[in-house]
Amino acid sequence: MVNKLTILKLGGSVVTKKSRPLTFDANSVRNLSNVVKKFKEPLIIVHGAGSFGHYYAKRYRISDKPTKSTKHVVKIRDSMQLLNQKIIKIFHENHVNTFSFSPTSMYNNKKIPIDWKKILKKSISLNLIPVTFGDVLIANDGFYIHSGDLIVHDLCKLLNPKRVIFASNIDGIYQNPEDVSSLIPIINNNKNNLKFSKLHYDVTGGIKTKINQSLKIANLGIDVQITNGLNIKNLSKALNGEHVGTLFVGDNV
Ligand code: IP8
Repeated sequence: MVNKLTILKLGGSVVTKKSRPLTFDANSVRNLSNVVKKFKEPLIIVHGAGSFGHYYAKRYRISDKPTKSTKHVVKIRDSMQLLNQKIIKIFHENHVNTFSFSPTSMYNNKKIPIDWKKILKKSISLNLIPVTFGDVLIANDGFYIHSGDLIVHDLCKLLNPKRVIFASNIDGIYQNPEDVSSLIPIINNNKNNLKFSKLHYDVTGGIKTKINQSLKIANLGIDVQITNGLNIKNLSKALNGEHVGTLFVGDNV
């Protein structure tokens, strides 16, 4: 059952309006819930922070480096709880049985303990869609930000899904984002045809992390697609295994 699993990452840019602090994108989430409703295979959703968590993380300069600044950490955490509740509420209004798992309870000192494999598999077998999200987590050396993209990679190691979809506000990876004809359709890890230095991205943490995690996941033998989550038709195609956007071919040599 779980080898039919798909993991869908909803980027912060498709669940919030990234340019406006603490602004939820209800329309987009409603559209996404319609796509998910039609998808009848086992699914886990991980969502990003967008203008909620990233807003406070930037304001208080909290990153993936450990911090003890609890006053700021609680702000980030509250904003992520709020965003998660807003997303779940829309899915439930649309009769999609999502079930939220707080990443702080899933992680133990930067790792997801093996017991979670059973819990997540059980939830899926009960027709639930587990949902978790990028958040501020606690480890032995303090609090740190753990991106949803990294959670996707951690879940892949735990559950070995058949496919991962990153739904972002871009159609895929471009050689040059100014040039729509430069979309890279296929990235084959082992042929090493992706040269970061040749990508004309104004490389934000976001896209760089996404590419790095996609390469790592493809190295586990799992196909990864990066597609535009604001283009509902394409997202639906990607979930159903059609090639849209950029495909990182899974190959574990
Ligand atoms: O948006 C970041 O998660 P991401 C988490 O998936 C926080 O990278 C709290 C900034």
